[in-house]
Amino acid sequence: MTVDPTATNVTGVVIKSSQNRLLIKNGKVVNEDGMEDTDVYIEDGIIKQVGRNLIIPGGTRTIDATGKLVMPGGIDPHTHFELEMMGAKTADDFYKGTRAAVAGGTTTVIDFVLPQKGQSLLDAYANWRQKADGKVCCDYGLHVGVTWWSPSVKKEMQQLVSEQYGVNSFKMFMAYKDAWMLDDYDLYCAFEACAELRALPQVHAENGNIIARNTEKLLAAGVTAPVGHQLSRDEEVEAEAVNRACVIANQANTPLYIVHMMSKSAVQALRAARRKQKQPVYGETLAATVGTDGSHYRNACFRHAAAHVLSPPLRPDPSTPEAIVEALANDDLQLIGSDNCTFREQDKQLGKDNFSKIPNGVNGVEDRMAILWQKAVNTGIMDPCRFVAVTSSNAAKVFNLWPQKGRIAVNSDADVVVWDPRLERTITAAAHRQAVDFNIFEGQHVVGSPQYVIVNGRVCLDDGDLRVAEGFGRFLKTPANCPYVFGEEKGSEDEAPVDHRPLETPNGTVRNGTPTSGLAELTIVNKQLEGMGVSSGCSTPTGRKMREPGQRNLQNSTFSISKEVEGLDTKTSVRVRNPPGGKSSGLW
Ligand code: URQ
Ligand code: ZN
Ligand code: ZN
Repeated sequence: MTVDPTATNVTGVVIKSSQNRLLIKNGKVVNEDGMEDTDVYIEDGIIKQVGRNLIIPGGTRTIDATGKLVMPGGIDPHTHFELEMMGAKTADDFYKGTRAAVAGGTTTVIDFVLPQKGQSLLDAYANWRQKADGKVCCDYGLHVGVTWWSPSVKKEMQQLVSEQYGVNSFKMFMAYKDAWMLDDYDLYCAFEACAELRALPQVHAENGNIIARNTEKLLAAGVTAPVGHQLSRDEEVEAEAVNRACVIANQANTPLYIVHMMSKSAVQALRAARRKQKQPVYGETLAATVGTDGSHYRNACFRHAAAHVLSPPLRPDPSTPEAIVEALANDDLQLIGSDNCTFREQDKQLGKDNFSKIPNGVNGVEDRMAILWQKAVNTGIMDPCRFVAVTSSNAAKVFNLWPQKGRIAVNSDADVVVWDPRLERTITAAAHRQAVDFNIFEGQHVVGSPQYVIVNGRVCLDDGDLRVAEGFGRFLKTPANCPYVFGEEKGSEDEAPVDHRPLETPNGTVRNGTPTSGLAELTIVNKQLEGMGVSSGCSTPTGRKMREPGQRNLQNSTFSISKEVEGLDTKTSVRVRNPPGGKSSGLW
């Protein structure tokens, strides 16, 4: 994608060609698969050159990135801007939400179109485009919710994956009974539709029926406070749904993406499924999960406790945040989003007397990168390459934006973060850029934040000054049939198994889940980071990669109904497509 250097952008700002040229010098470029001391030259919104001693036109602006890391802009795969749910509307609209994203180092967001039950998916999509297109400060894509099921929904899914609409992922809910929840039959049908369209199904994995019954029981027992939200849906309620979603995906022979994974039990269920699924399963967690915990639901102040209500909830087990960071580091989880879905205090008050009426959602789009850096890189659990993988590159790969997004390389979009690993700040609602009046990370001191954020070649955070342009972002079409997700089978020898045995790291600490092949690279990474204020105790394998296009996780089950049917004597298994007298509605 290119930008005409003399063009007027949507905000009416004339972009002069000299402003379209930028050299980022003396930084350490970090990609998901390695780091290099090198310079980056940007022109017309595209990375044109990467290297040393570059020959560049006069008048080019230079940013000196000495001592800084130069990383691909973050991709937040999970936001809800301008969403109406549970009788309220989110505080962050597409302008304020994407402005906050950019302030925190995120240069692409993927939001969710969530139709009401019975509403046309195409109408809902059009509505989201209308809300977003003129407001976004960075590029954005859309997932679409399948919140009800019928043949017309399937037809609209088909239209949505076409080139005209550019959607390649659909979210289904196993919770929110009587609102967006699908039963298992409809979930299976929706997964099959995704498989046919080679689109990626996503699930909100919680058992909505158990939650509904537990809610009735808690309210009857007089539990109305926010802690009831947590009590109504404990870890096994999430883990059961993760397992069930994986089973249904396996039956439908489709890859699967599980959004907002919040507990150790859920990650365990995912880990078990990933070992046996025919198709890949991806797990996303949230900044909220690694940055705070479920103790807040017991805060006596309703405002405080309700501000932390999201689904699945934060967990009371205090070891959860670190375990989730470890899971991200060792590839049990692949992505971190924000699920930014912010409601003001007045809206959270809707559940003052009944926890089940508190609008669900928290902040995170602005602080996702800094929180993960603090909890994962500064603690030595993750190195900067893996940080780039889980905050940016993996989302680009899974949603088919790679390598246009998620990579510092020639011809990639110039979405770049100059990250200062020594920059210190304290997160507060008073200082954040989001519209919401509460911050779940309030008072947390973080070391490491963006100094410059470049969106499509435009410096939008300039040495700490936020200078976004409303409407500057573009809608990103995400083509279906993503090669990283749906690559052709090559054989079971394609993917080297991950060695989950503990590993002695160079600084003597022991970590889990590191392939032995990462050891040599770890030493290099540690050396490279010396003197940059970044912990050298990193243990994440830089050598670990997402499955490349064409590679498959063919570990176990090879069962498939269609294969079984093919193998049967067709005289005894009557597969009738268009029998005399009308079409059959089933297989047998
Ligand atoms: O379920 C979600 O993803 C949205 C609609 C609400 N946010 C939340 O509580 N996770
Ligand atoms: Zn959800
Ligand atoms: Zn969400």
